[in-house]
Amino acid sequence: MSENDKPIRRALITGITGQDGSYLADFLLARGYQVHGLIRRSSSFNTGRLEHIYQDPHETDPRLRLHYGDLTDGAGLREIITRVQPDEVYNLGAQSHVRVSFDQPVYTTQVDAVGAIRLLEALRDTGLPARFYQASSSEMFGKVAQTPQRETTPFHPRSPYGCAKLYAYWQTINYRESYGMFACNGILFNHESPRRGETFVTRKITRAATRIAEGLQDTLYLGNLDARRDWGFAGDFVEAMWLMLQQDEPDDYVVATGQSHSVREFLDAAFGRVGLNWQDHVRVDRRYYRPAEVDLLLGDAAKARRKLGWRPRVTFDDLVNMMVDHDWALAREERVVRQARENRP
Ligand code: NAP
Ligand code: F7E
Repeated sequence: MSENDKPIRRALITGITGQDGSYLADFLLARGYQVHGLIRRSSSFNTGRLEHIYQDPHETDPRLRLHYGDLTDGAGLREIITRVQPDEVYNLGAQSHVRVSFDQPVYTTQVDAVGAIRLLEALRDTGLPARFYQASSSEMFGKVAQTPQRETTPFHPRSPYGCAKLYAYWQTINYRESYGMFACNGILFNHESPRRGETFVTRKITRAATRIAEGLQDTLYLGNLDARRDWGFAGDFVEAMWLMLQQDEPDDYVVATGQSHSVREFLDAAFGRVGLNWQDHVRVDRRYYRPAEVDLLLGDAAKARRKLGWRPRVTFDDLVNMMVDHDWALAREERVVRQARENRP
């Protein structure tokens, strides 16, 4: 069979409108997949991160198709899977904010924990031999039992989010062991990008540093500056998700850079890029503290390197510069618009 005669592979992504979903859609489309995404009905547009694919409605890439659905609606998930007949399912949809999970613990559990089993059940019900990826998280290590953290490190989640993700992690393994499903967990450490949500600490910092540089704000309020994270680039990490589903056997993998930095170090790098001293602008606000904190995350991705041949390409400094440069362009545009408005007679 020639390359052209090969059937087009179909992927279904929950959370396609999020940071990772949009990078994964780019990645899979570039590899010739037909990509189907689950989107939630919203009163305003929530497809901004897909706009570069979706720019002109008349030129919409027919290989990208969006379906209304929600991880809280099992019947809807089953209907979409039956209609799409995916070869690969990536479960990236989640209430993904750790601090918010303390305010909405039951909802977070409904989406992140029960949502995953709804999707696994829908898949099992249809009997399709689709491969399944679960977006597991380094937050499951929480109060870490060893450093660096690897696949064998015991879990100790420290938030409703971490607990919900741990439930989904074990159900993914349970469905693999009970029903022989090709189901994998990617235990991903923090990964960021210019498409990162603006309330996560990295993007909050790069947005503020650049807006301060452009005279649009003066102060940035943050919580715990001592927390340390293993921050990588989302564009690198989605490749690892795909690689997991291309193996002969399903398995679970840590995906991380192997380097840890504090929030202070991120501040140094981001404010340094725009020629400012963060100490002049940052105030600590205890409202941003969490009832329980994850102090240190540092991943050992040796298994992913060895078995998947995966390696991160973007370094910490490259990542900070990429995010700052993107946000600086946004801040300049905002300043120009604001000045034009102020100068209007
Ligand atoms: P994100 O930007 O917050 O995106 C979350 C996605 O989930 C969005 O598309 C969101 O839709 C969707 N979603 C939320 N509630 C839903 C529901 N009830 N039903 C269906 N979809 C729903 O998150 P991300 O950073 O891309 O992360 C992707 C996944 O990896 C998440 O599961 C996250 O928990 C996990 N993870 C992330 C990291 C990280 O550092 N980024 C690390 C480890 C694991 P809307 O656009 O409509 O809100
Ligand atoms: O916080 C501290 C905060 O919200 C990082 C999610 O993608 O990665 C992410 O979870 C650290 C924490 O990410 C502020 O206390 C200080 O120690 O950017 P974050 P996270 O909690 O690590 C994991 C792997 C996921 O799976 C999650 O989905 O920064 N911090 N001041 C702050 N954090 C925020 N958000 N805002 C602050 O003002």
